[in-house]
Amino acid sequence: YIPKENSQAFLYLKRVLHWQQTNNKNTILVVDDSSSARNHIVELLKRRNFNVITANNGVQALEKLAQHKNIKMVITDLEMPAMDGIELTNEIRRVYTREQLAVIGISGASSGIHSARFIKNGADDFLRKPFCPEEFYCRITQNIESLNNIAKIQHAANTDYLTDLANRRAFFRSAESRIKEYINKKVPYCLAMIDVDFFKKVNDTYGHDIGDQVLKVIALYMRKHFGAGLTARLGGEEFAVLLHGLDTDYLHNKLDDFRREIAVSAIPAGDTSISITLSLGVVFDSLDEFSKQMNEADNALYAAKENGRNQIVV
Ligand code: GH3
Ligand code: MG
Ligand code: MG
Ligand code: MG
Ligand code: MG
Repeated sequence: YIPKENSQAFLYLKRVLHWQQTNNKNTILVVDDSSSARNHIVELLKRRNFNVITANNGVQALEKLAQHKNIKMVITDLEMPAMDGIELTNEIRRVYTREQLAVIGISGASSGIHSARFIKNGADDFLRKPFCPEEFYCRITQNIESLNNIAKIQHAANTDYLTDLANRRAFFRSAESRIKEYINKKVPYCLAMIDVDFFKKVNDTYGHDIGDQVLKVIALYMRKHFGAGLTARLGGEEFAVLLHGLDTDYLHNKLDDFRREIAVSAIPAGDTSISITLSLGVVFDSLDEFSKQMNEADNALYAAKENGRNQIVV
């Protein structure tokens, strides 16, 4: 049966074909105490190129989940020794949100109450055994697609569109928890605010597009110098980085290497090239709460501007 072009069924087939080529990153954990039931599901999934891992019961499933970080979906039977599918779903939801991992319950028991129990305990979907492959694939595809869409939305919400660095929201969210960790583990770190000097003049002289180009180049240099750190564009021509490392000297040198390389670089702009400089305000190993640290870095940045720009003030 060949569906009519652009019909829903046709578009679905197209999606499935696309999937077969692209879903090798999606690993699925199949949990069932019956080896024949397990093998049947594994066989169906392998036909669509999924990576598959198996477990005999809930306890084993939790172990495998802890071992394999790339599992996107768990398909679990209901009745199993040691830990059944409902308990497993419950345990999974204590650790993984629906945005991270999909759970599909399966049961041969005819009572409709099992699907409700699965869903109430955190499963995303339910299949009754025996199922036809068509329904099986529809449910798997639908659930993985919805996970992928969430991932896309999250990426868009956390990324600066122009530079592809973390945006303000993502920086505030991640930096705060990272700093807590550095303080707990007594890891030396610094928080730096970075602002382009006289950027308005770049726009006024060369136009907004060239201005954008300069911001992109700065982001590239940030990636180059601070690969291991958390880098972000906070807005406009203002950036931030959270770095950890050996000690204050090491961190200060890293920031200054970056500042100097930007200052001596000729950034290509149409027929000519532009030189720019940066001012940085930095806080080292502060025990203050995050928003206060940001204020302190901002004050230091202001001092760097007052003091003549193209420099770091601590
Ligand atoms: P200072 O050394 O005091 O920081 O001077 P400045 O000119 O860099 O600072 P000011 O705050 O006066 O100007 C910042 C300029 O950045 C103004 C704004 O038009 C420009 N800007 C903000 N966001 C963008 C952007 O996304 N693209 C471009 N091209 N320009 C931007
Ligand atoms: Mg069973
Ligand atoms: Mg300004
Ligand atoms: Mg500026
Ligand atoms: Mg500014």
